[in-house]
Amino acid sequence: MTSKTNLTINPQRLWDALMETAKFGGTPKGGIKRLTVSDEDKKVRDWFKAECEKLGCKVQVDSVGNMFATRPGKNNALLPIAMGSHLDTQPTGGKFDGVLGVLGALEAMRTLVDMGYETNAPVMIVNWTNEEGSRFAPAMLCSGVYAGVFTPDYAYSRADRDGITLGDELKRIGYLGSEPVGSHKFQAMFELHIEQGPILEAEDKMIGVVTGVQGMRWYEVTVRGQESHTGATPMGLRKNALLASARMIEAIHQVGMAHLPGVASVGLIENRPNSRNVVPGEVFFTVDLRHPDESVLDKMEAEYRAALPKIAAELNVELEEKCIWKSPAVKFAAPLIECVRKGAQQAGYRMREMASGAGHDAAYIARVAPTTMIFVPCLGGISHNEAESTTLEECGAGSQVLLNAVLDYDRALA
Ligand code: HGY
Ligand code: MN
Ligand code: MN
Repeated sequence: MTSKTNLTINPQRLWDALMETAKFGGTPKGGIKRLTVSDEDKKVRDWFKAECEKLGCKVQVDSVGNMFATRPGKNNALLPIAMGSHLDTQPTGGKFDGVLGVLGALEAMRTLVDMGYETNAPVMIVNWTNEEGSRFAPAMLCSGVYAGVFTPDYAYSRADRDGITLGDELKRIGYLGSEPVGSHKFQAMFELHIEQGPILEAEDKMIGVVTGVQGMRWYEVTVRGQESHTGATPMGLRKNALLASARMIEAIHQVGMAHLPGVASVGLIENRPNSRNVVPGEVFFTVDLRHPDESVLDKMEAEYRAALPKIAAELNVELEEKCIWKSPAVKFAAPLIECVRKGAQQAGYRMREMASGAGHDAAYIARVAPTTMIFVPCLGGISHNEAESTTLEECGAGSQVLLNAVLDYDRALA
């Protein structure tokens, strides 16, 4: 067994794995639609399990479908060092969001095996169920169960817009594991991810040394007016749920503009009955507020909640609103951040410290184990879009720094 400290990953092999798995849910525009615990998700999970077992890893599945692939080390009394992210995607997702973190970890593991390198502690790859929260809200759901934020039953009960539940789907695809959530312990987690924003590319930096994740809150709004005839109902007598929603969506946008670098978005909207000649009677939409500072996020929430009832009263419609998810701002573990910094230096990459605008499983895992993240650039900062793109070199750089950081952390355990 060699114990070289500068093991080199194989970027082409990583790229090939990314392209091979992109076919599970691949879309004509070159993206991926691999909604969590769908048939496509099952295919990539089965692929991932088989590849890890080929490396001699033990693959376990917990009761909300989180997958843990562990390679033994010299001292298996030590808790594993984990590398984790997610394999589920947005409906119009790209090839790299989440996937790079899991396959970049697989490439690091393949390199350890190829080189016969024996780590002190076991090394683990984790695939977290339902990071996106697109099909089943909220996001980061099953890393949240692992961190004790949600119960397994809450996760099982989450239904998609067709009324299908996460629990039913986990059972249907055969990933309702028998092992309790939280029983697969690890002593640290590193998550590799594309930045999903424009900063690294704009500054021509290869590595983001991530220090934390901003606070996030999700809400659900239902506006109820009255369906009526678009031809026979005078403008002044309407209870137009869609008009009210449009003004509310503008007000929400203004809350974001008033608290930069905070963000405020409406992403999902359902208009009923959605008929050309019926004044809309009911509209459902979702709200996503984020800011690095929780006290500012409180202000944004207060302003948003003051604006909507006023608009509802002006237009004589009913308003129902509730917060369905709060993920507070998170700071990552300084010792792990230092491992990433050293790992980037060792590989000779330009880097910069930054916080994450997007949510990640690491945000919840940081509650139960020292955690940090590594970013690489993506083209134009575009993500949650089928055009999401990175290069073989950038993916390789991320996986190399991930391996370097894990080995730096591991050497300190000797
Ligand atoms: O919403 C998020 O930030 C993550 O992509 N799920
Ligand atoms: Mn992601
Ligand atoms: Mn995402």
